[in-house]
Amino acid sequence: MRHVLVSVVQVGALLSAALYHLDALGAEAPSREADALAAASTPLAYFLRSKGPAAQPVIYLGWTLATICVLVCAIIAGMLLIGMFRRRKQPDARALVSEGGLPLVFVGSLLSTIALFGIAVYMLSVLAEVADPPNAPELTVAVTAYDWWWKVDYGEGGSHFSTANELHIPSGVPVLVLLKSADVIHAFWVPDLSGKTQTIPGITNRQWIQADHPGIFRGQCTQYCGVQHAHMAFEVYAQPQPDYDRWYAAQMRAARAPSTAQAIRGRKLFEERCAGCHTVRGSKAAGVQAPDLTHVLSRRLLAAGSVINTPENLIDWIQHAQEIKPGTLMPDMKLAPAEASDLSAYLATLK
Ligand code: HEC
Ligand SMILES: [Cu+2]
Repeated sequence: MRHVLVSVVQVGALLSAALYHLDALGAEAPSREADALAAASTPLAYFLRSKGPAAQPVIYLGWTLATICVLVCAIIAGMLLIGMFRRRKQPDARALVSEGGLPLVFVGSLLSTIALFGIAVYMLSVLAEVADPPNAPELTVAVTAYDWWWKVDYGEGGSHFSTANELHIPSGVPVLVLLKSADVIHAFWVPDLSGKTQTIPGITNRQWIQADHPGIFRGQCTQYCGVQHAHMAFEVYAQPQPDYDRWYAAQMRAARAPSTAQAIRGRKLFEERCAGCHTVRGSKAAGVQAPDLTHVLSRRLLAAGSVINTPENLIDWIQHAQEIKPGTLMPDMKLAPAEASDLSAYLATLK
């Protein structure tokens, strides 16, 4: 009786927790939390939909496996119940042989073997199906995972530029993503567009993605990589080719020199305090350990999906990075109020 009571209480607690979370999703999200907003649209629901050919076979596989597992559980539970209601009065170890039940054991084992073998073949065929794109990728992008953000490199040599936590692709065509790591093992995952692929130091892995239609698709690091692993998100922007080309051309450009006195003071401050880690092309800042900020204003989110990119959040992040993303490799930057507004004025030019 006590067990039943305890279970009832546990189920009740679970239900109320679930209701609380459902409720929180519908409620007004706290302004700073980009995650809360994203959660409302279930961006990681890889079971519900796919938006490209590299993810489609994986969805079918998931549903098939889930169906088989549910069926197996239901059949076993049913047989257990039958066994319970039809059990003999006296246990008799020989009954299995003497009453002819043994063949059923062989039939059961054979069925399980066939099922498991079938599943293995199906899984391997899905792996083969998603290994290569249907036609040769027109675009190759290099993505490097850092603790706890993503660097994205486009082009080579003179036409190279780098951005962070945003992967722009033309819609409707396969894109090859070369995956590297700067520190530990991470994993690249855009549930709507493809399965998971690890990024391993010293190795370049390959994953192709294709978005059938324009849209924004959330990605997430999916291999535990340290304290801020959960805040290591990114977004894939699939755009019609002309929009993509416009974005590309804009990102290629170096930053314009600031024109107001305040913004010029801001750039000086940036070159003194931030350039050890960050780059702004067109200025003296050329650090390589942190996101390239040449066009930071063009990004929707900051710090790998931690906050929405607004002028307030931007300066808030710079001064309180350790509060917003504890343990992140960017220190809290101590700025006097005048310095903060100079810096804001400069950052506002990095469109
Ligand atoms: C010690 C190195 C270091 C210094 C100094 C530093 N940063 Fe950072 N910064 C980082 C790292 C690392 C990240 C990535 C943090 C993350 O997402 O976890 C980052 C992220 C950012 C971002 C978010 C970029 C994006 O695309 O999401 C901004 C904006 C930023 N820094 C601005 C500044 C400014 C302005 C200064 C100087 C006042 C500064 N940083 C100084 C290392 C540094
Ligand atoms: Cu990671």
